[in-house]
Amino acid sequence: MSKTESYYQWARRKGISRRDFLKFCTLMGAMLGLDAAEFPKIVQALQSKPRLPVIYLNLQECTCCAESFLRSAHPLVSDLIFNMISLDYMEVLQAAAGHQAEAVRLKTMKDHPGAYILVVEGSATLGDGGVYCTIGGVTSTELLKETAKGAAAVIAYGSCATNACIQGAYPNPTQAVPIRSVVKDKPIIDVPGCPPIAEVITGTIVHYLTFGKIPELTNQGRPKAFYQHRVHDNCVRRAFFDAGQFVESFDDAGAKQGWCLYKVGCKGPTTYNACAITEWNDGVSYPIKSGHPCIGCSENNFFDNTPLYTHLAKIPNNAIGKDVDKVGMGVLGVAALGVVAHAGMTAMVKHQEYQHKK
Ligand code: FSX
Ligand code: SF4
Ligand code: F3S
Repeated sequence: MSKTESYYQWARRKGISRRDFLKFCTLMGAMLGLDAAEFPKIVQALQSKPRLPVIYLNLQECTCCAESFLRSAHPLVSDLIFNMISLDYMEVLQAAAGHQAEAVRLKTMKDHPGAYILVVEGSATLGDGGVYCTIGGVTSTELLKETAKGAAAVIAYGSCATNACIQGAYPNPTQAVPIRSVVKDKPIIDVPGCPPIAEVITGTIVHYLTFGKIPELTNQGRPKAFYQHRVHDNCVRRAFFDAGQFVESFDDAGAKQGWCLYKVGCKGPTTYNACAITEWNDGVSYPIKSGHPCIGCSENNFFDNTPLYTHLAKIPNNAIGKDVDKVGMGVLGVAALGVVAHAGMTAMVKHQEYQHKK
């Protein structure tokens, strides 16, 4: 595509209908929490503005963040980056290799000073001069510093980039650090999650393209539209939490009925992320809906903070205001009595039927 081609022109050329294009704009506007009156501005921007150059660095990570992005169910979510926004440099996917790849990165930086977005996946590493992660003959930390210099903004994509995640877990042998510990003079947008939700990065870039500025951030530097609520606040199992109905082990009767996963380690009450709202794979599911507790993957240092399957000692803003262990046991006790009573009634009826037949 040409560098002046707009997203809409590109989409039409690729056979995407105007209707689908407008649906995408509406989806982005809604996810960004914009007033409906602002939606036409997104349409206008994507129809008229030329592409936004993006350089995507893969530092110390597992590449699952990119996978999450590539596998996003809505085709336009990743196409926005890979086609219209035009990813000029991405170590995982670029066709170029070696010196040629580095030349592309340098050319993008030279052609768009102060105008490109830098997306960084993975942590920087400081241990032993940064030798644990080198790319193109330099340490990844040097590469990051050099590439960030001319960026308009930096998106730290994934928990490795925002808080060093698993590499930063004790004893952190490579001295992994978040991107904001290395890049200090640029706007940084943190998009945590291990992996993060693809729509957040697309929404952030759409916002930048439309309004010429980064979206509103939380006090932790995360896009507010996606990180202002706890997973617990919108959880599909929330009614069971409020009713005091808890799964005690993964194969018990409560698990089969979809009860709350708090007692088997769910960190939803202390985790700020949009999983319960956007869900994954085009709204198919998210960890809790699939039967696994939230492990708090978007919270800082979650590997070190709490054992994954041990429940939180205390729930902030606990709606039921009681000791959850006792409430759960109480409800289970009542449920168990119910089962016994039901079994008893069934036995009596069967006995009567038997007597009647005799
Ligand atoms: Fe980290 Fe991304 Fe966790 Fe992996 O690459 S946020 S280890 S899911 O994927 O950086
Ligand atoms: Fe959902 Fe977890 Fe909250 Fe239970 S504790 S309602 S499973 S987020
Ligand atoms: Fe992570 Fe919890 Fe969402 S584990 S993917 S923040 S439900």
